[in-house]
Amino acid sequence: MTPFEIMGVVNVTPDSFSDGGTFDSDDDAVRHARRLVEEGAAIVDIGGESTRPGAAPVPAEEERRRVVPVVEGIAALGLGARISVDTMKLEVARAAVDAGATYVNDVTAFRHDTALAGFVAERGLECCLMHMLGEPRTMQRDPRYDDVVSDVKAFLEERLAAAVAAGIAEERVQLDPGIGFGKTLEHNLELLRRLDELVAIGRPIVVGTSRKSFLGRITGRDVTERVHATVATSVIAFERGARVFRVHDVAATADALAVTAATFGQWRVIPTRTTTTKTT
Ligand code: HH2
Repeated sequence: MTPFEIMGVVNVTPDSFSDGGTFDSDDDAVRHARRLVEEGAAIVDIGGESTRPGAAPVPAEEERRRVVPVVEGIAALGLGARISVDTMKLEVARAAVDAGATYVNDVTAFRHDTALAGFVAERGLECCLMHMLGEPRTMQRDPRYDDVVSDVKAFLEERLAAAVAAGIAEERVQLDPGIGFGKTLEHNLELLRRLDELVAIGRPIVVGTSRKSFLGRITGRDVTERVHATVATSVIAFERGARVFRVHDVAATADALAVTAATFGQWRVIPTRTTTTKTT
């Protein structure tokens, strides 16, 4: 594995907290995915259901209708990046995989739909298992832990064991502390500070801080103005041992992590870019 991988976010939802309703059409979403890959994303994560605090669940049929054409469109481009589907539902994952996805990003870590684990095993897919306390509708109401890092670690170890018991090869599993999912500002910062304790589990750690509200609480910035804050957390997380970074702003993250990796002796030559990022 390269020193880091960027998972670029493509939300095809009307209501995601930072990029809901961004795309006018499926083609628009596909074009955005291509741009994220050009900017350095190794994985593109396609989501059709918002999991922001307070979000209402989306019926499987509707989620499938949102996600599948976009996965198909990206697969047809043959970009070389892996396609991830951000879903907790077997039915949606199956349709996305049939359309070209090879990675299942489940924020419930196979607790919502236990059959999803068997499907991932059977099809030899990669997966990300994430920690969440409670459910999106209520998770930010006074979350409490004995010790947030130890609790999240025990949960991830248990879900990894469950995935392996379902037949998923351990090397196909990535783990995610679930920044912002049933966590206070201090819980999020503690998880970033002590991420090395989760790295010790032995699987690649995925971190998703992108534009999240705890960054707004620290900086006072609106959701579209949290790129710099997001980059700071990605650099910190890399230094603590995280390897996969789920972000909306790929170009900024790619440059920051390239410099961080070079500094820590994991230099990787990045080919000369054919695209430029507009700053105006
Ligand atoms: N965060 C979000 C959604 N999916 N998956 C993983 N593995 N890790 C995360 O931190 C994570 C995730 C929430 O962010 P976003 O997709 O931008 O918003 P929304 O859920 O409102 O669509």
